[in-house]
Amino acid sequence: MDVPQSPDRFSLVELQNAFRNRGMPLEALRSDITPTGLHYLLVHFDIPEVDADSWRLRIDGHVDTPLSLSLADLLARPSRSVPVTLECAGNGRGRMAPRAESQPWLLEAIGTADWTGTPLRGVLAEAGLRDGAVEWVFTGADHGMQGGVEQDYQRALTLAEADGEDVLLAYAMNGRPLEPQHGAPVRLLVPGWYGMTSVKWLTRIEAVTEPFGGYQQAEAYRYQSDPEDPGEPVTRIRVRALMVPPGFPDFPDRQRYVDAGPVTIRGRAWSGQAPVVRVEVGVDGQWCEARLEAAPGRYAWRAWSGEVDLAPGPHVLACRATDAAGNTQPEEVWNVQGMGNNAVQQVPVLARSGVR
Ligand SMILES: Nc1nc2c(c(=O)[nH]1)N[C@H]1C(S)=C(S)[C@@H](COP(=O)(O)O)O[C@H]1N2
Ligand SMILES: [Mo]
Repeated sequence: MDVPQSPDRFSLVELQNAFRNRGMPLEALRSDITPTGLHYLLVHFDIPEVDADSWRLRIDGHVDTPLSLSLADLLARPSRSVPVTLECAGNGRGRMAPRAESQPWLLEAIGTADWTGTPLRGVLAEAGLRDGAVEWVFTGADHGMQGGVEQDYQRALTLAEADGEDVLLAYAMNGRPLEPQHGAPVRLLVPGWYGMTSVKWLTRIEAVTEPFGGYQQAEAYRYQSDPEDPGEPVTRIRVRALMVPPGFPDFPDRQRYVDAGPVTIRGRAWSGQAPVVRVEVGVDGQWCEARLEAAPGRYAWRAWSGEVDLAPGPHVLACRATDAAGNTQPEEVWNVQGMGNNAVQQVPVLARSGVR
């Protein structure tokens, strides 16, 4: 499992995972809200069997009043809908060399859905924390083995992180009940954070008095410079812009063709750290400013477009976003687990004159 794979040949493990976990075809960057069937998907183990009628969410541990809530109980509580861009922390992993043998995303582990649920903070307040609690641990109904550790899928948030007004116990996606693969009947949804935080098939929320040391928190999702480095935890989504693939593609090699002359490049940009304030469009290493449109919400990507003029011949198009905290996209990212690779997207195209 730790053997770095060949940079140009995916392994059987990677192919198995790639077929289970779809990406968002990048042409879906045309719309603010990603249709559910085009949203990316990541499932570590198997989609668990959960019966919505008998399902209960337990809130217990270091609380005053342990709760056990049904779906009907959650539906009866105040509801809130928020458009949220979710991105897998492993997005871009397949472009790292050497790369971790895991889900081999290129750039498509993204999507923006309109999520509806009840604010987590209201439910947690009802349970009431006892003195000494430091974190909430969220457990999913799925079970498996990762890194030699048998586990339920679990992640934790500090009390402050869990208290955000838009952190939801989500039961609907794009106006419909959650589909099984997206965490039905209820998942956690933590806007601005990489996807691993948004625990699907949620069954339990436990208040704990020590920082949580479970596998998905302490071992996985770390920015490590070498395997011995404990690394820094992966948290919020790094700034990134992606473009709608310009022109048209070849099948199967995906080489893209555009007409020479003026071409409008458009796409979307997001950051979980601060609002996106700038996008640049690049042609063969020369950058110009793109126009930005309003984002559909505080945690959702924002549309941009830029004009370029292409002489006939091959070109490399690129886009680069910057957020209000001054974060911008680097040329290259590498770490052991293949996390947070927000390197500038580069799209080779062939511009043709006098065709069509
Ligand atoms: N219970 C559980 N929750 C989970 C996962 C999982 O495997 N099990 N995968 C996480 C990861 S890594 C990501 S990126 C998101 C993906 O959410 P989506 O499949 O709805 O796009 O779910 C997260 N929540
Ligand atoms: Mo992920």
